[in-house]
Parts: sequence; C-alpha cells; structure tokens
Amino acid sequence: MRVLLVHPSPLMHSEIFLRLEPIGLERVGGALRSAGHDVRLLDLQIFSHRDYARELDSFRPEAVGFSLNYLANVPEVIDLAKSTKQAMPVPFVFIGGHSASFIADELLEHGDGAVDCVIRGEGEQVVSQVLEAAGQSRLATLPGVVSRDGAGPAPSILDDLNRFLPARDLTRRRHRYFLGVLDPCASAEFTRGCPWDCSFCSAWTFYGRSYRKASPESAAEDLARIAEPNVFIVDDVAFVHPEHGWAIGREIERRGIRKQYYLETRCDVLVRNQEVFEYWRRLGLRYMFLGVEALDEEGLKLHRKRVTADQNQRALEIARALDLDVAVNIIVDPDWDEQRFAIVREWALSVPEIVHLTVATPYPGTEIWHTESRRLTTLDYRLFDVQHAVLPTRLPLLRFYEELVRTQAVLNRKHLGWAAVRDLAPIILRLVLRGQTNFLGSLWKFSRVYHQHRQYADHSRPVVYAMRPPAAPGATRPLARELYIHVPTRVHEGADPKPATEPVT
Ligand code: B12
Ligand code: SF4
Repeated sequence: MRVLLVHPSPLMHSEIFLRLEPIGLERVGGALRSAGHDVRLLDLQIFSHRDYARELDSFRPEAVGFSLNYLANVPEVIDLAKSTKQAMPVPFVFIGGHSASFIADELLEHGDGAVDCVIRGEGEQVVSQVLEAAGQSRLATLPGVVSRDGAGPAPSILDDLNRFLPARDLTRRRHRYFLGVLDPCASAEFTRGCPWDCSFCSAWTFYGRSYRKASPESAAEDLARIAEPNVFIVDDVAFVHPEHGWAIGREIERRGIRKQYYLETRCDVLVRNQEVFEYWRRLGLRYMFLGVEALDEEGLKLHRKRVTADQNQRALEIARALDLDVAVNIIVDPDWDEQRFAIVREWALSVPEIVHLTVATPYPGTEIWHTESRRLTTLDYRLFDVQHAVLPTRLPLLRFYEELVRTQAVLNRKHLGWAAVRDLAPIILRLVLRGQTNFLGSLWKFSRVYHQHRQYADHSRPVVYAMRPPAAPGATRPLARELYIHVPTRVHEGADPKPATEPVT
C-alpha cells in the first residue's frame, strides 16, 4: 500500500531553540516498510501545507497517518484529515502518537468521519495489521485501535526495542534539524519510558511506568548509521541504569563513532551516576537538560518530583564541573505574582545555565488533569503548549504574560542575540561556512516568538474544536493503572514495570 506519514507543524518552542526529526514516525515508517509498504514521510515542521497538497497529488497515497504527540496540534491535524478526505479522497486516514492516545474518542468526534481510526500507544507493532484490516470490521478488534465501530483491547507494548530502527532516509531536508549550536542534529533513542511518576507528566502514564532498553549493540549500530555530527538523545531520563550508559559508550568507542550529544536527565540521577556522565563527556556529551522544575521544597513536593532542592543544587554543580552547556526548566504556576517572577528572574541571572520556563498545564493523561481543582479557563487545544496559561492567573492575564516574557527575556539577554555571537563567534563562523544557518537564524527570533501581546491575543482566536474538559475537576488522585495507556502485564527483558509508589531505579 502507498502510505504517507505526516508530522504536524512546530509549536512556539521549536520556532527558536530547535527543530528535531520525528523519530517516532520514522520508527513507524520503518515497521511499515518492513511489512512491504511503499512509505513516504512529510514533516510539516519543515514543509508547508501546500507541499502536503502537492505530495497527495503526486504520491496518491492509499493511507495517510498523522503523528499527534502534542495536544496543541489537534486542530491542525483534524483540519488536515478533513481536507485529505475531501480534496483527493484518500481511502484510509489514521492518527497515532502520545496525545492522540489519551483522547482517541475526542479525535474521532472532531474528525466527523474524516478519521478512520486512532492507534493508541506505540505504533510499530500494530500499524501493519491496521492497514491490512483497513475498511473491515475487524479493525476495531486490534490492540490499541479505536474506530467508529468500537475499540480493541489495550495496546500491546513493543517487546524488543531493537526491532524497527528509525528509517531516517524517509525524512527530507535533514539539514534543517538542529538544536542550538548542534546544527545539524539527528535524534536517537536508547531507552523508552520512565519509572518515576511526576504529577504533571504523561510520559510515565503512556508507558505504564515501564522502562525498556535497547541493547548496547543496537544503540551503537543506530548511531553509526547517523550521518549528522550531532545527536539528540530523546530518552525521558538518560542513564537511569548507569551500566547501560557504560555499555553503549564502550560500543561507541569500539566502533570509533565520534559525535556530539545532547541528553535530558533528572538531577538525582546525575548526582547518583556522575561517573557515567563524566564518561559521556569524554565521548562527546556537550549539552544537558535538567528538569529542576521548582526552586523550593514545597514546589518539588507538589510536582512529586522526588528530589530535594539540595540534590538539584548538587546536580548543577556537577554539570558545571563537567563543563557542559546546561539548560534547566522551571514550572511557572499561573498563580504567581510579580514577586515570584522577580525571585526566579534574579535566580536565572545569577546562574550560568540556560533557564527555560514552562507554564503549569494539566494535560489529559496526567494526574493533575484529574486532581487540579482550578477550572480550565480555555478549551482551545492550541493553548496547551506550556507557553500559555490555561488555568486562572492571579495577575490579570496580560500582566501575567508581561511577567512571563520579561523573565524569559533573561534567557534572551544571556544566551541569544549579540551575547551569543560574542561568545560563540568561532562556532557560528564554522557553521555558516558549512552552510548550516539554523542556529544563527534562531538568535534573533526571540522577541518575534515570545511576546506578551501575541500570547495574550492567542486567547481570543475562535475555537473550532473544543477539548473535552476533565469529568470532575479536583477529584481525588486516580489509581496509576487507570491512567496507563500501556498496562505492563509481564516483566520484559530489561524492563521494570511496577505498580508500586516508589520509583524503580
Ligand atoms: C523528544 C521530545 C521532544 C522533542 C521533539 C521531538 C520531535 N520532533 O517530535 C523536543 C525537545 C523538540 C520537544 C519539544 C516539546 N515537547 Co516534547 N517530548 C519529547 C519526549 C521526551 C520524547 C518523544 C520521543 O521522541 N519519543 C521517542 C519516539 C520513538 O516515540 P514517539 O514519538 O512517542 O512515537 C511513538 C508513539 O507515540 C507512536 N506514534 C507517534 N506518532 C505516530 C503516528 C502514527 C500514525 C502511529 C500509528 C503511531 C505514532 O508510535 C511511536 C513509536 O512507538 C516526549 C516524552 C515521551 N516520552 O513521549 C516529550 C513530550 C511529547 N513533549 C511534550 C511537550 C509539552 C513539549 C513542548 C510543548 C515543550 C515546551 N517546552 O515547549 C515542546 C513542543 C515541541 C513542538 N512540537 O514543536 C509533552 C507532550 C504534552 C502533550 N500532551 O502535548 C511530552 C509527553 C513530555 C511530558 N513530560 O509531558 N519534545
Ligand atoms: S522524571 Fe518525571 S517529568 Fe521526567 S519523564 Fe519521568 S515522570 Fe516525567
């Protein structure tokens, strides 16, 4: 079958700092190809809607699959599904991905007949069966599938992460993928899932708190196939099991792979497993993202982060000693007043790290979606991008955005614009000489993208597709298994499925 896979457009965040390949869709594409399908992939982070229409015209796909990891992309994907069915009727339109998995019924409803099914959970294993069953009533009996005829059993979890390596040759104009000075940059996945259970996060609910590892050989083999000199490691928490990091590293050394890496991890994992990060520094680790989330114990407890402010501080010291470029995230509560913003601003100016701010947002699939007692102030999916306030703000809304943007501007002052040119001139020159201008182009975008009036005005856009709000805001904490997309049923090799309350580490 001719299958076109589509990744939607970028959100605010990706307009400045980075643009990354859709590795999930590449894996799904790899699985489809190994079942004999003729697959193409179009990434709307790079291509336009007009390019999409052209692709439909020239390729004439028999099936179109959309990736919907981000809730804010829902209206775009629904509109594309509708136009796909109308313009050049494609027989089968399906949606998969992280956010789609939590709101499958809602998507079918919005699609109004344009979406044939939603695939919940990991796509690799089931996607070929779905295409075989397209148009038949047995479609609704497949694991993870939700169609207008009903829903199949719970999605099955991929038993072997080494199968279906990403089909990177499906993505075009790869030089457009970058992350700061890591320009161009590819992505790789060493592990899947997260054993912790932070209240604001849906990574653990999606994977049922399981944690699976690719074999060191397979991880290194995948890295060896990457042409780009830089790699973003997409794992939720890198090197939870240090021996895995050491083993991959040894394979990298054995094969003589030289690249620069970016990864994300937790502060307590960095403190506990410092040596493996030191080792990776020698292998080429350059950037690290630490989810600090809150500066005080009370905030950390609220997010159920299970780390202390001291551990956070210690992690920053370790990262500095390793001479890594570090970005940290702080969660802004809509209830913040001017004073709270001022404290964070002062802190952000006093540390060398890049400080990112995200606005506390209850997402379907998170615990706070059920327990948050404040009512949502909007049902517009597009505002659920952690850069807009979807809960009542203590300050008047415009004032809130003024404070938010003013605080984010610290980042601009420290790390973008002329400050970056001054500090990174040799690197920028080298990139430009190689024709890589993504990073340079990003340096002056800040005030175009982050602007209080723009963010405020976004709240007045007409809402065509409204979200289904939580059934009972402020309800008691749901049982973890009620939140899971993948329900771990047995112990997979290298996995730690666990129903307990303490994280598996
Ligand atoms: C890497 C990553 C990023 C990368 C983006 C990579 C990319 N181009 O997609 C970067 C750093 C850019 C990023 C940014 C953001 N992210 Co992010 N990100 C992740 C992370 C950690 C891993 C995603 C990943 O690559 N996984 C590995 C691949 C293999 O899995 P996958 O993509 O999920 O694909 C599998 C399935 O979903 C499914 N699937 C996916 N697509 C399709 C399509 C079809 C047709 C089918 C059948 C199946 C299918 O099958 C795949 C294989 O099993 C997830 C957390 C997580 N664990 O999911 C958060 C996550 C997806 N991000 C999140 C958020 C909030 C953001 C930001 C909005 C944050 C911000 N600070 O602004 C931005 C927005 C980015 C944008 N779209 O412009 C939230 C999503 C919340 C939501 N419900 O919308 C998540 C869940 C993190 C969280 N803690 O809550 N992110
Ligand atoms: S540590 Fe917390 S925030 Fe990070 S992926 Fe795991 S559950 Fe989500």
